[in-house]
Amino acid sequence: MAASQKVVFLLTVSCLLCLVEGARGYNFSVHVATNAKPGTAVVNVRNLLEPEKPELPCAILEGDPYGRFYVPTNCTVVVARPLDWSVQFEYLLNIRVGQLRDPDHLVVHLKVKVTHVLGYPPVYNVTCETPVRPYSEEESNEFLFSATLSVEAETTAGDVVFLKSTLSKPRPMWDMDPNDPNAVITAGNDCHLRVVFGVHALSDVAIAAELFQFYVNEEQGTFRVTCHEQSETFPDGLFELFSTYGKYKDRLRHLEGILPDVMVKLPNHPLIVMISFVFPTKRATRFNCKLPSTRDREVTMSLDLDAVTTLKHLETITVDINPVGCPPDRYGIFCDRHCICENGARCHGFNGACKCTDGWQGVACDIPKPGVSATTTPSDPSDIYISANVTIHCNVHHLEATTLSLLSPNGSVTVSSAGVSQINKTIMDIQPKDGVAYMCELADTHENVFNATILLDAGNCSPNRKGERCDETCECLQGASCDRWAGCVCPPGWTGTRCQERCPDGTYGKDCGKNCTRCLNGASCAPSDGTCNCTAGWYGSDCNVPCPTYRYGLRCQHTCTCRNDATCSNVDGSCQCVSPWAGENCDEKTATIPEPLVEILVPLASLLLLVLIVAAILYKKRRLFGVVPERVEENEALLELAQVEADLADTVRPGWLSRWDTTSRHLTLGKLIGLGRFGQVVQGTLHTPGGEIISVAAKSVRRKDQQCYRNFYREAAILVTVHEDEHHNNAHSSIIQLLGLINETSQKYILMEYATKGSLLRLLRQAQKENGAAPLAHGMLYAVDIARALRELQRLAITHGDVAARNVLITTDHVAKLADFGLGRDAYAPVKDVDDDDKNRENMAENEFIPLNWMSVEVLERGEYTCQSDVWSFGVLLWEIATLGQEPHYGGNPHDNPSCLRLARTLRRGIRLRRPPECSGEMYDVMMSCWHENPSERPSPDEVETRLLRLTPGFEMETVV
Ligand code: ACK
Repeated sequence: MAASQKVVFLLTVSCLLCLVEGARGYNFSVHVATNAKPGTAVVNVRNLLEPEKPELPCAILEGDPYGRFYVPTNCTVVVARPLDWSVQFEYLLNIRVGQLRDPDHLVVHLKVKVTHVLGYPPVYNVTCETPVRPYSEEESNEFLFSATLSVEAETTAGDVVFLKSTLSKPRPMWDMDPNDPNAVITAGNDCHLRVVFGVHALSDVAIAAELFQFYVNEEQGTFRVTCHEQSETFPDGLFELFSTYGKYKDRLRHLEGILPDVMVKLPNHPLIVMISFVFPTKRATRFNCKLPSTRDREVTMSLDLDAVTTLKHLETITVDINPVGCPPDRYGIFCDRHCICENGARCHGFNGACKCTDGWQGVACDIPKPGVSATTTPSDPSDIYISANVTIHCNVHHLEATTLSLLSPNGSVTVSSAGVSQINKTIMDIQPKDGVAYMCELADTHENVFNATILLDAGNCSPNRKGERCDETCECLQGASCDRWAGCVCPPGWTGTRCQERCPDGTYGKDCGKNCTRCLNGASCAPSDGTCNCTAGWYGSDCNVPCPTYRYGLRCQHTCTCRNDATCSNVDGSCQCVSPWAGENCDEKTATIPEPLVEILVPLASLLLLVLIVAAILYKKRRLFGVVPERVEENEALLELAQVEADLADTVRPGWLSRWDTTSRHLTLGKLIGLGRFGQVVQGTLHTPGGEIISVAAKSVRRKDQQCYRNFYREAAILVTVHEDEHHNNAHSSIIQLLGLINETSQKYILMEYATKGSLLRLLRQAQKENGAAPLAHGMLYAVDIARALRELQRLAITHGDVAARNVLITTDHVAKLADFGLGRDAYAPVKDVDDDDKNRENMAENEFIPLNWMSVEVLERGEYTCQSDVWSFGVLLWEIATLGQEPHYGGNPHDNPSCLRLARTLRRGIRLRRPPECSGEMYDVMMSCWHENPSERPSPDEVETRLLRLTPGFEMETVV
């Protein structure tokens, strides 16, 4: 309302400037935009004349034969029907002011100039004409098109996932509030669709921010994914992410160049997405998208509405777009806009442009177009074929005819009598020679002559017929069409005279004309569009990516069963064992050397040693000359050891690795008890030099890659550092005891004391099962033990990085000991009854996770691990004890794995784990103090220990005894 008043005001001002007093009345001139909506006020005629004629009624006398304007009682000229600059750009309205019977009435001559607006009226572009969807009772969930997103990706758990999701239209997500728009959509006359929207939901902002941060192309200032269509009929589609912050804001100017409305409509969004592509309308079209090539980044992506999957690497992204169309009277990508087309005109589903029937014109096809038209029945040229009967129609539109005639190509003329507005002439058994022009001619009562021509091309045979005389049949299969000369015109992927055969191997597409060279590793090519069907062990759009470690087979859906560092074939899962292991799964040990033989072999071994020393010297020399060592991964990790030593320089003493060296001959391995991302733990027995046999837990690398080795050596170095410290006392320490290291080429183990009661997490969950909510016996004492372990680490300036109940082990004497000093983010899971149930082990990879919910806010945001961040995790450990081993989570779906940034934001908002029902206020206070946002405000391990001791009656006495 306010807007239209403004229009009136502005136009009024412009009118007063062009007031000219004429001989019989007043002349005024106004402008109105061609896209002014019906109901728009143009000018108030009474106001123009004020103060002379205040209360007089007004009426349009002439100048508007097609009713584009009307004048209500207040004398305002209002747009009544859509204007169209291209049809009429000026109206000369004569408006009477005053009663007809009043001899003093005035006539105002109002010139209304229609001004052109760029891009209006919309053009009916047949290249992107969409199908018309039939009406249905229920509101359809489809857009004007259906879009299906398919993703092949490797998850952080090492699985390959093939995800498919069809974009649908759930309300209210796509509701467009005109006052608060979430999106700017333009459907250009060039069939280009652009949808720009501000990222709205908080969770989406977090994901988009992560994508932007990791993948932003600094040169372009945006994160951009281009999607290529294989036949190259369509230009590349684009998915682009813009930031409204900092230096990236400049990039928005480029966006405003394309969509000027953007910053007006979406000013408050930190991130703006633009999806743009040329609309494919005839058939389903596939776009293959490419992520910008950068480093491998872990990105949390919400691929469907219910689940959040953490993906490590996106291999392929394809988008299939299939035109669906809107119901007949709707248009737009949401099919939510009403068509204005009249008089049988067809409405363009894409931009609402009207395709007028004969005799009509204007943006809504509601302005008569006087003249004559020539049409046929049947109307579709493909239905006009040799020997068919065709009727030609001449029709007069909005005129009075004096003569109407039809001129045939053979010179014959059919003439109607005066006043008749139609001629229909049927031609029987039409032959190819009839493929010429017929003309309708009209002379009207003003002696104007109009004509229209139609070409009849009867070059085709009737359906399913072909040949010179149309006497052969086609009998095409696969819905192929039958051409008079070419016979069956097969769809892509098919060949043969009747399209009865698939394209031969190695070819695909229309007429099998394309070669399938892209698909690798024995993959075949889909005959229709060349999509690669990968063989077992491979994935990716070209089938060039092998399944990740521990996965094999078709679509990488099988889990490897190889043990003991064996290499698993990505194709068939067969295991390549390392010595001394053998068997299908490399879990059978080859025969050990009998004792007497050892004695015989000792001199031989010395000889061998000598050879090895010489070899080592030669090897070192070769390295000097730049020969690449064979075991690259291990060697690189060993080089990093120097760094580990440097990091721990204050505490670790050179030569630490060899000081703890134990030979594998003294170790007998038992069953597998734990699997992590980087390592695995096996129970075993160690024969000490003193003749003692002790139970050990032997930890080795899970794979022979750099990350596993780094993890392994870091843990070894830390344990050595702890154990070589002069204040360390195994008898009183709460850190798992190191018993030795095996550092041989084929076998590497960290040997630790075997904690008979297993992990604290297991004990907690077992207690919960057996005794319900009753607190765990010794629970508080275990907490005190771990606070002491943290104290010890603090003294040595070592951070643990993953203090959690799963990493605390309980000894026979009920002492809790902190274990797992790897990279801090390796989560171990127990393996139950390994020998009985192989499936358990297969599932291990799926159970692995990044323990975000134990991490402090600064770790989540910046990866800043400190003694204080360990204290935060310790607070979570206290919570685990109080809840008897529940999984900590901060609201929402407990199975959702939030992203780092999202979780950090939750924590910054002050949200913390809730107080467990059985937990005392004082105990919860301790936890909350550990979760102080500011690390320096968290208690030291020493303070935590003291506070816990105060909450544990009788504890001090017990420890003194
Ligand atoms: O609860 P559990 O039986 O005890 O299952 C876990 C699993 O490995 C993953 O950490 C077990 N585990 C790890 N190290 C040791 C160890 N030194 N002594 C006994 N069990 C261990 C742990």
